[in-house]
Amino acid sequence: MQDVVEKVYEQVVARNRGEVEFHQAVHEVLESLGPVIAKHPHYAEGALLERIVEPERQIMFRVPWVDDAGQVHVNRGFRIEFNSALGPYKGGLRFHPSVNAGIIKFLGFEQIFKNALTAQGIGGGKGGSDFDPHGRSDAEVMRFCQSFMTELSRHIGPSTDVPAGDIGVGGREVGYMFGQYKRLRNSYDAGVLTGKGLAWGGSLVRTEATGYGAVLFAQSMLSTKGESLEGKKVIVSGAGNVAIYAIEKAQQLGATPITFSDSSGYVVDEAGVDLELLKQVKEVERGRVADYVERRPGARLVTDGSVWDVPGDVALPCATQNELDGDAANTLLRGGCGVVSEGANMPSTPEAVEAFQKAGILFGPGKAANAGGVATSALEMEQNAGRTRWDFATAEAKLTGIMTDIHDSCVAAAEEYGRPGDYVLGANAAGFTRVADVMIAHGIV
Ligand code: NDP
Ligand code: 2IT
Repeated sequence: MQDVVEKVYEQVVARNRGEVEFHQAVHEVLESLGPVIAKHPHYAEGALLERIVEPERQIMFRVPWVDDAGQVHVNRGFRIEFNSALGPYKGGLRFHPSVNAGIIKFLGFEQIFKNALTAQGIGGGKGGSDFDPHGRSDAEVMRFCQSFMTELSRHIGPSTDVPAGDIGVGGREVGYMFGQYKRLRNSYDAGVLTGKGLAWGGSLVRTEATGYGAVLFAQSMLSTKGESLEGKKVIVSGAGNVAIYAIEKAQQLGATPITFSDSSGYVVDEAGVDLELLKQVKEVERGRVADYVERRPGARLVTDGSVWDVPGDVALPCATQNELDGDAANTLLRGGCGVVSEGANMPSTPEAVEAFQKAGILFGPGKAANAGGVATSALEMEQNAGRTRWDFATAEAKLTGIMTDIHDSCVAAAEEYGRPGDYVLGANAAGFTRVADVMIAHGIV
């Protein structure tokens, strides 16, 4: 790392003690900026780097709620409004017991550069809570969402900050939160949240967008080598929103996804995943991956080891941060994997990224590869603002165009800074320069 960025990194570590995921995300971006600052030293002036690593605003609040048995629980809510140079803060809400300030900060920081790559005029933010929706009734989830939104509603708005889903937050939760926002404000601000239901301001393709986008990104990377996904065996982790629609698009493009996972284990289905059954188990029944295996002859559930032990041509990590470490990366490489496209945020550890890059395979980092979700959120905001609704084909064509543009921007930036084919450098450099140019134009704010 260059001296000038090293100093900024050390300040981040000192100021945000113990927030290891945030340190990791900042380190990865700053490391990429060496060649950018060497070529354009003005990006290190005016404390620009110091400003970009410090959130504009950090909100933390109490979320009390009552369970079905009448017991009172207290969770912690977060919204990190990281950077508004390019537009209103934009980014999802995560409900998972592991959520803490460092995790939300890492996600908010990534979101700045991801959103810049989409070129849709959106700033970066993230939020959530350490609430665990697993095993909670609809009524409990509703009461939690209402309490969470009672505080969050003071801070958001269609031109201010526009949350959406992430782990543990999907259409059901967005619905409960939108209902409470509307009631508190007495205002039908459709554009205050994205990922809404289709009958009340949601966009077609938003549900599919992140998974579809990650597969389209893999396809674009393969096309630089004159190859495609056709006939490739795909290893997918996760069994939520991103994983399900990554599997769907991979199948549409002629590939064969053979795995998925949740926190209870992973499933190998050598015949190819039965997508309708997976959707029934996960989206309709909110069940576990074991429920799939019970109804699918030939599929097996593995509860020890890792999904990355399964050999395949393409890996799509779609579960959570740091789910793929250096050992897993080397196992994947030995199994013949030549493409990794990150559907999740920061799923590969630094050791895994290093192994992939050393091996020279196609590696698409999350902030580029999974940007289709937030990009389609911006399309939802555009439709809300125009009080209009596009059909599926129109929205999907726009998503496809945006993913191609993101891919091409990464390729161009990697070439410009002397590391052709390095999508990590490409994504960080292209995202950073777009935000940095506008921060400079806006003065010291
Ligand atoms: P979901 O809640 O729909 O699904 C998450 C899946 O990952 C579940 O199968 C879950 O299993 C599994 N998972 C979560 N945490 C762990 C863990 N610690 N160990 C093992 N498995 C785990 O979330 P999404 O699909 O929306 O999100 C997945 C990833 O994609 C996240 O990194 C998210 O930040 C990222 N992302 C999401 C976008 C979106 O539009 N939704 C956009 C861009 C990125 P279990 O149910 O057992 O916990
Ligand atoms: O990580 C992400 O990009 C998301 N969870 C989606 C954010 C959004 O605002 O759609």
